[in-house]
Amino acid sequence: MWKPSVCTKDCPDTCGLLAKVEDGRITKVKGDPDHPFTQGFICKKAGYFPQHVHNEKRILTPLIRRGAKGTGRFEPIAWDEALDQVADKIKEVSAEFGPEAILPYFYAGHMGMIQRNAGHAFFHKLGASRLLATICGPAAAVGYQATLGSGPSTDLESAVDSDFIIIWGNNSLTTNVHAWPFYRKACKNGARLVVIDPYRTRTAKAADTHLMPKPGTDAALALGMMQVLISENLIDRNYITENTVGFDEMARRAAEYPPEIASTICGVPAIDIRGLAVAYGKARAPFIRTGWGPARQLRGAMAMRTIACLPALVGAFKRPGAGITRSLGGGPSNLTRLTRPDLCPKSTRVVNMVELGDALTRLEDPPIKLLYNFMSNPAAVAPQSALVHEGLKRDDLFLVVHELFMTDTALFADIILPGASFLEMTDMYRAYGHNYLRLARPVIPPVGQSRANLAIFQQLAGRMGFEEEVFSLSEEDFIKDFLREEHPSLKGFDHEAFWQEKAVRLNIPANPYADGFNTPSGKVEFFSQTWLNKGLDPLPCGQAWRDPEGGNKYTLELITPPHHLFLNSAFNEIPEIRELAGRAKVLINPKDARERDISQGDLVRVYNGRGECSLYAEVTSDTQPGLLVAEGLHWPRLAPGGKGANQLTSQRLTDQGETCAFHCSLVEVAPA
Ligand SMILES: Nc1nc2c(c(=O)[nH]1)N[C@H]1C(S)=C(S)[C@@H](COP(=O)(O)OP(=O)(O)OC[C@H]3O[C@@H](n4cnc5c(=O)[nH]c(N)nc54)[C@H](O)[C@@H]3O)O[C@H]1N2
Ligand SMILES: Nc1nc2c(c(=O)[nH]1)N[C@H]1C(S)=C(S)[C@@H](COP(=O)(O)OP(=O)(O)OC[C@H]3O[C@@H](n4cnc5c(=O)[nH]c(N)nc54)[C@H](O)[C@@H]3O)O[C@H]1N2
Ligand SMILES: [Mo]
Repeated sequence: MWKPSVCTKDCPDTCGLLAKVEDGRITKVKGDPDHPFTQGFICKKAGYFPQHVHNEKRILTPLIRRGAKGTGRFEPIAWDEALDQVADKIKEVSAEFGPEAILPYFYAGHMGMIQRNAGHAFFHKLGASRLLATICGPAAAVGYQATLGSGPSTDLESAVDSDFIIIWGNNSLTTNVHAWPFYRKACKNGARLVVIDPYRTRTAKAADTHLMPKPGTDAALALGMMQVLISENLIDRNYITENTVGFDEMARRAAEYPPEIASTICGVPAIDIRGLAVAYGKARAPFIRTGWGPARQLRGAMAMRTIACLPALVGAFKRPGAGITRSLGGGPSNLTRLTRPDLCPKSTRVVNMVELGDALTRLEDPPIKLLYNFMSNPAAVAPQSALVHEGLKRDDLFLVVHELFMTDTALFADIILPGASFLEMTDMYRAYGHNYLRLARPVIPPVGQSRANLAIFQQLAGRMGFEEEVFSLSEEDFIKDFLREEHPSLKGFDHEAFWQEKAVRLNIPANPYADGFNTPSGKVEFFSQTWLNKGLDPLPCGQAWRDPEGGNKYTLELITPPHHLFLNSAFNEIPEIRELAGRAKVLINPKDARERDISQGDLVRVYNGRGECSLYAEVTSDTQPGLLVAEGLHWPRLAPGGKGANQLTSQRLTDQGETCAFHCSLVEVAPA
């Protein structure tokens, strides 16, 4: 029997799935052909979901630590005992150090709106430190917001009508593969596809043109384009007059970046910058898909803000098939009945999840004494792993890990609670790559003794004596409540189809910029008074910021973009996928390899002042001189020396959005 579901992974596509159930086991997963955006195909990874659910190594009972921290010696215990212990420890830590000594750590292992947010009410009620969950997207969001306002951007499906597509810092064939058919169709009708990425990704290889800027220099590249567009009069003056503010100031700034100057910063030849600008300016319907890459830089918000200026300059927002995309799937967001922000004592301490290493090793008043980790694997995904591991290893830290697998984080746990998989729970999914909302009910019951997030937090709440209704309502109660909100995106929403588990389109326009912008002026802001008020440069700026800890010692840039076969650190649990993914590699240009006596396949040591890891060298001109690329994330525990690429990344936050600059590290490399 085939049952419908939704892929839970943190990927823009949020696929419609069909899962085949035989004798209570999931034996096959395929794409749901009825999904309007994902259209019946799935990525290679999702085909392995049966091996995720029925994995030999899946944690099926609560476990308690029996050996020294991090040695992986655990014993099964009963649920009641495990929950009692966690509740007792919470009470003990609260009494001795105050509730802010407790920190929840979570991210996007599961993207369902209910389960993902199921812990908030519990931690608010405790008065625990609050987690600022900015590890991924906010720098990009804040950058767009300054120029175009908040909210969803142009629908990816619109790209089908474009004649000129720029994929800017996004490895679409790896991280957003369901947009590809729309790009392909446009290309069949004559569109040109340009990729802007520091290395030759799969997506770059499939493009008509690939420009290779240095990391962190997109604002200079975009300003170079603007200078050409303005000086060659390829701009839409009427559109600019009616729909933008600050054009004159911006034009003066752009004049400082003719392609010859921009080129010295971004490394793209001036002739290519000019060519790109002219093609963009002359296109009938130019479309830009920005990824998150340009924003995972110390000046990432500025980069996104600057790129986001381009469409308005050429009047793209009034033309079908044109526009710019970051995230989609806005719509109703009121989950307060579930998250209960009102329960959180005012002025409760906030801890940025990017700075976990510091939080666990340096924070005082009170120090973190209990970390409750769920839907995240910080020992692998958080920056500056050496500090994170030092913190997780602390004997005086009680670590609760709610997981399906023995991740690097779980290895350090005091208590592990077995999590149910997404195919075993009820949830509602919206996407950040399309505008459909979909319900998924359990395809099979929880495997072993595993439990869903909501159930676990409600059971813990019971032990703490919490009586608010949130601690007894069901998933469906919260979903019904959510769908009752009077929100324009729910206008005409097909509730019947939704409850039949069909993907239902939210009422979000394909071109949300047709009728104005959510900025303070209601217009595109080339000049941002908001940024000026914050003491920031109000105009686009092309000066790049590099890793300041590099000094003169570390001169190679390192980026750590997504791996085709993993999703962040997920899917490492599946042996077949690990086999396909092979060893953890670092791409290095032949010139850099030669200078360091590194040959193809050598085990090398990549290091900087923050840490080091061992990777296998892939000597290739797919990366530029001066740039190392480590696609990730392999589980550190399975890598040589037990160390992953996040040994090298920094906790330093981006210019705006307090995000991690994952692709902004200076390193050196040597034969191991
Ligand atoms: N297979 C797979 N799919 C995934 C993920 C995964 O790990 N694996 N991760 C998921 C998640 S959580 C997210 S947020 C999305 C992210 O999806 P993407 O936006 O595709 O990923 P990024 O890591 O942001 O990097 C995108 C590209 O930007 C490039 N890049 C790095 N620095 C710069 C720069 O300064 N300028 C420019 N122009 N490009 C730069 C990188 O080389 C990379 O190819 O993907 C999701 N999908
Ligand atoms: N170097 C480097 N580091 C990066 C990035 C990068 O590009 N480079 N990308 C960053 C980005 S974009 C992101 S979004 C973060 C992602 O960071 P995380 O969200 O921590 O990513 P995952 O590796 O997917 O870890 C999620 C864990 O949740 C578990 N899980 C899955 N479902 C459930 C569930 O229902 N309940 C519970 N309790 N657990 C569950 C999975 O088994 C998995 O171990 O990583 C960041 N880290
Ligand atoms: Mo992400």
